[in-house]
Amino acid sequence: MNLKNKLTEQTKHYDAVVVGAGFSGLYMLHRLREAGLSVRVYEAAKGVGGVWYWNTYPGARCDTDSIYYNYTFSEELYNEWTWSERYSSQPEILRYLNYVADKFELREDIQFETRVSDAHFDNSTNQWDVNLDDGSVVTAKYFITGVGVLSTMNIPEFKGKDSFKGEAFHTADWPEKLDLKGKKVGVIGTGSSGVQSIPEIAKEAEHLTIFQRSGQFTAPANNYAYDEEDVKEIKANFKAMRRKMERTYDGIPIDRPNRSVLDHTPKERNKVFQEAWDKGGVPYLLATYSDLKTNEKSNASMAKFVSSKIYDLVKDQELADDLQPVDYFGTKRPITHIGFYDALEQDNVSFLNVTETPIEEITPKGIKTSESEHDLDIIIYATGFDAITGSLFKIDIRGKDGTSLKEKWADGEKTRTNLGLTTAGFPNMFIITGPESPSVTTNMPMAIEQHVDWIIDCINYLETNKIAAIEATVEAEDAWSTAVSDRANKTLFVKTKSWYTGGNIDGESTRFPIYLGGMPKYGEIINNIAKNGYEGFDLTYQEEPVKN
Ligand code: FAD
Ligand code: N01
Repeated sequence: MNLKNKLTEQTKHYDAVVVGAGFSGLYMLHRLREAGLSVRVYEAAKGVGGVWYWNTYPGARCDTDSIYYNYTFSEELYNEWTWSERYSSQPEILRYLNYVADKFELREDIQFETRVSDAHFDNSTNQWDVNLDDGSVVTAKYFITGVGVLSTMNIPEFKGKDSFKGEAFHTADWPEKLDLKGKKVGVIGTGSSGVQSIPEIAKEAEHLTIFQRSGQFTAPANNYAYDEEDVKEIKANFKAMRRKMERTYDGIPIDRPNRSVLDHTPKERNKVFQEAWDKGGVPYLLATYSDLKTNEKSNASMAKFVSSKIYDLVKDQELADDLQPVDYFGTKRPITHIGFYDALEQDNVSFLNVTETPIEEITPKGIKTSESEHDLDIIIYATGFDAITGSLFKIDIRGKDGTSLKEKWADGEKTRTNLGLTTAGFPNMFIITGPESPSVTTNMPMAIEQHVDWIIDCINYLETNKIAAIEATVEAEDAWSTAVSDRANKTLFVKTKSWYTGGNIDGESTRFPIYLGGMPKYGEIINNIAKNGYEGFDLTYQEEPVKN
């Protein structure tokens, strides 16, 4: 589609168009408005919240401590909002994001129930022509995506999928009024969404059958209600906490000793692992040693510890065999559990290891594995997401030569960015939490603030210096992508098929498109590039600067 032909004198122009109104889009809008730019945010949902708008399945909650899993750009906001528990539930996080939208009066610049379908860069005007699913077109100097890394559902193409006569849906598309009472329910998948929802589904359904492909590493949540006095103290120490978050590898301000598992005797290791296990939450296990993701032996030691915990958690040891995690600890995003293992042993719950007896097809009546047929009223796909690039690829994004982003990044091997924020051939486009940034391995609101702050500094620089367009050079992009891969190739991440690599869907990709140097190092790199007048970028001036 040639969007240029759709432009008329009435076509609305904005300085910036932002896609998405989750953590990313909301903060981006706030900063762009502060900078005095005209902005329009387009959001497919009826409200703000992103992930927390869509994922309404029972049991949905964050697994990063709530006191860190929020914005920290405003101390006033931080002081005004009080989380009720350590891992807040989806309704509470959604209320928080609505509160943010109201506090900063963001809604007036957001158009809900509107999907961006195409965005094409026009060389002649140095602007983006943006097509919306209501058929209208707008133009903008800057095109900024906050589309989310886990916002495009993955429902595997099982044979006969559409023949099922009952109700079938994905966890991120939970029906508003759903009564599970008296129903025979099947859940496919035991990632974070499955593990969180299964105990709640098991409480309601007449019978629940779980179809698990791979055993997963988990940690107990140790969730609790926050104590009023503790919260007061945390708020009083906001500045120090924020500084520590900035200086910590993943934006979660817990201490991470720089030591190898192998520096300790097995007894000492188990003590360290046990202390972290008792605290609850995956980040605490990951923080125990610095070589868990690089050293096979170190990783195996943690894997053995978690594996033994699973044998302790379930009485039925054959079930425990089936639940044993595969791959390495931490190379798939590990899972925090609340009541998962207890639910598996309820009388109304059956568990199937579909690695041994694969799902062959979905039938009109239910799910058929290679061994048995299961009559169901409801099938729930807890099968994850087309992660990182899925939502970007749903938009027809075309750069300066008409090249499509999807074609440029045709497979995981070809995903190339400069700094995870921009990509060559796509001037004035910025990607929040893009591939090759550290975002998905961090406390994401923190990563989002880091990205948005860099983008706004860049835009301020362009506006002040009368620069019409900024574009990553191919050389800088190649250097960044190579550095990202070189780092990743030294880790165990590349040996695992996960949603990080796209291997959860195609079963093949192993390139790990995430910067693993951590948030402080990443911040230093991107800020130095800004300080040096955007090295690695071509700048097109509106008027040639006067040279002395
Ligand atoms: P999203 O929240 O995904 O928002 C993107 C928005 O863009 C969506 O509302 C979508 O509708 C909209 N959109 C996409 N494409 C278009 C389009 N073409 N047109 C219009 N609108 C569009 N991270 C953590 O760090 N800690 C956690 O505890 C944690 N828990 C999570 C729990 C769940 C259930 C999930 C799914 C993810 C979790 N995450 C967690 C990761 C989460 O993705 C981020 O923390 C964060 O919410 C991402 O915010 P975002 O604004 O970048 O993206
Ligand atoms: O998705 P997943 P998710 N046949 O990809 C299985 C965040 N999040 O929605 O492991 C059979 O992890 C698949 O099996 P396998 C968090 O970042 C956070 O659960 O690929 N099974 C797996 O069991 C998380 O990592 C929270 O072998 C199939 C499951 O489906 C990310 O979102 C809560 C299959 C998918 O697991 C994604 O989590 C929810 C097939 N063809 C989400 N295809 C918190 O706790 C897939 N599976 C904060």
